[in-house]
Amino acid sequence: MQNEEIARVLEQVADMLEVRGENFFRVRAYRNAARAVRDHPVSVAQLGRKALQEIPGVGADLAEKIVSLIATGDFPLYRELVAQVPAGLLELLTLPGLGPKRVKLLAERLGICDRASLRMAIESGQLRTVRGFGAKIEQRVLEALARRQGPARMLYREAAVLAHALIAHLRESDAVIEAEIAGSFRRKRDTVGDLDVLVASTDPERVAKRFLTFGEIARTLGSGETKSSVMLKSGLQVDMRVVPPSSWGAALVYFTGSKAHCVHLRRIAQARELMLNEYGLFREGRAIAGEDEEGVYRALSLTYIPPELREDRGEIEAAADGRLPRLIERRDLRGDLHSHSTWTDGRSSIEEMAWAAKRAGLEYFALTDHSQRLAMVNGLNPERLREQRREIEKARAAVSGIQILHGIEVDILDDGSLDLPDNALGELDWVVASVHSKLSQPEPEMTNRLTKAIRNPHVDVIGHPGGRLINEREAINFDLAEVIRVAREEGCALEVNSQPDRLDLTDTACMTARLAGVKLVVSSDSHHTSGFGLLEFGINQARRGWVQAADVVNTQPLEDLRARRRVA
Ligand code: DGT
Ligand code: CA
Ligand code: CA
Ligand code: ZN
Repeated sequence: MQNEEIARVLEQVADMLEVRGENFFRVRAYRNAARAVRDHPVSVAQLGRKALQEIPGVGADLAEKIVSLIATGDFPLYRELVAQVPAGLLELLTLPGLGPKRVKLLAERLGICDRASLRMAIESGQLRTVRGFGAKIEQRVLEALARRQGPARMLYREAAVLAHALIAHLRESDAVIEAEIAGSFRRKRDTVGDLDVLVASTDPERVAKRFLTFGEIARTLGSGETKSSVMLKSGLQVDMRVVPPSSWGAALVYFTGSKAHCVHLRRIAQARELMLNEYGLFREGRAIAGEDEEGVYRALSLTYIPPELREDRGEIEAAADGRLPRLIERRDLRGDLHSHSTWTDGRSSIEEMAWAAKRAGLEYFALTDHSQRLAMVNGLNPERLREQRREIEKARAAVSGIQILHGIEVDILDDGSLDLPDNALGELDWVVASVHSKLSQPEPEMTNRLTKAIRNPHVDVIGHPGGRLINEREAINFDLAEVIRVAREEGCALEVNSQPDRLDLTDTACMTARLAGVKLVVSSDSHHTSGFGLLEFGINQARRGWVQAADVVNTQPLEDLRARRRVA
């Protein structure tokens, strides 16, 4: 069992307990444990009860349940809850404005148990007869119901766990010469619709057999000579193709896509009286390339195009002129400029974070806990900020080989002013300013709010500028071009947040910012020592946005970073 699956069950338990009206602390214990398991660097399934108990947030009781879950697939409380709480009801929790209390109320008052009965209650005007439900909520819920008709796309990071396990499974067979995941996964999109596995082999039958024994498969959708499709337990579909080794490169180009990129390549081939398909590049029926990808691009007079760029956004023209960018890589990052500790909603101490940042190979990192407005997470006021400084000094003394910046993630208030006075911000080494409230503001207000924050010279970077949570919450409404224009004018950076459900700025927004000459920061927004590992995902989006190391502030040595701040 993967950590991700275990975490999902624990989260489900928390949801079900909450809908049943259980005590807040009990619910939170399951949520914390879910996060801890998901973030745990090694496979929890391999740990004994003792080691499990040592994971922060997992005590003796939860360790026992997890052991049972790994061994038998469930535990008594989970069975009991699944029997009691309708699955359709849990789905409603993901809709805007519907927390567990309200879902419980709707179930009791109107017998609402799923999306269909909720929609009916709105359409018949029954919903607004319940206290606390008005036209506004109705509107938002209806919009969300309409949006989520199609199956949700899976987060890249969740798909990656399954993808790596599947590739390892396939490579164990000696019938498999090469195996890769192609499609949107290889292009590192933020989410994937399905996984497209490509295998090179001279024995497709044995490859298919091996594929169908992958432990995560829920059911087989179809299996032929060179093509098989399955549905995984997690709801992700996987399509596998087997090609002969001589076609490996051509097939990899074809199935990596994107479709638009491949259509453009075929046009170039046709103009040279060549034919390009998944089997190779042919002149008058004779293959002139196809064994490897580089060869296919070379035969079309193109330099090799990294998969992240294959969206037909100008990469083919650039490859023809030999002016593709050298894309940023994880190892270009010298520092991380957004992280949290137990002082607010993080789960590791400052010193633990410092050790972890050092282990992650960073030269420096900024601790940027939340500001006072976020009372729920114990946000910092000027006085606690000064206390925190003393603890940071202690951590500096205790951990050598990593520089700790004392920063803040200051809330941008509804009118664009900041949640801490300038004199408090002036004492800090790094200031991230983020919107966390009133996310539904209309576009002109939100644009003003962001540009006003950018104009405060204490602000070094705007955190997660788009405010989206993938599959949960739409982005906020603002005029990106205007925000970019002001950021450029003021010399304020924009963040590429690496949290797998944020990835914000998005790939295309990175591209726009970069073209306008705005500097970016790729940061982890770590809430735990394991969080620095997420930087990889932010780098993926930056690469998709054509970003180079020089566009990103935290590729610079710390002295240069300090020198470019707007306030000394
Ligand atoms: P996804 O799965 O929605 O995240 O996106 P993709 O890009 O993985 O799309 P998918 O799974 O439908 O197809 C995988 C690749 O196969 C796609 O990137 C290009 C190739 N492909 C699929 N259908 C066609 C097609 O009709 N024509 C061409 N040229 N290529 C196709
Ligand atoms: Ca796909
Ligand atoms: Ca597919
Ligand atoms: Zn934030």
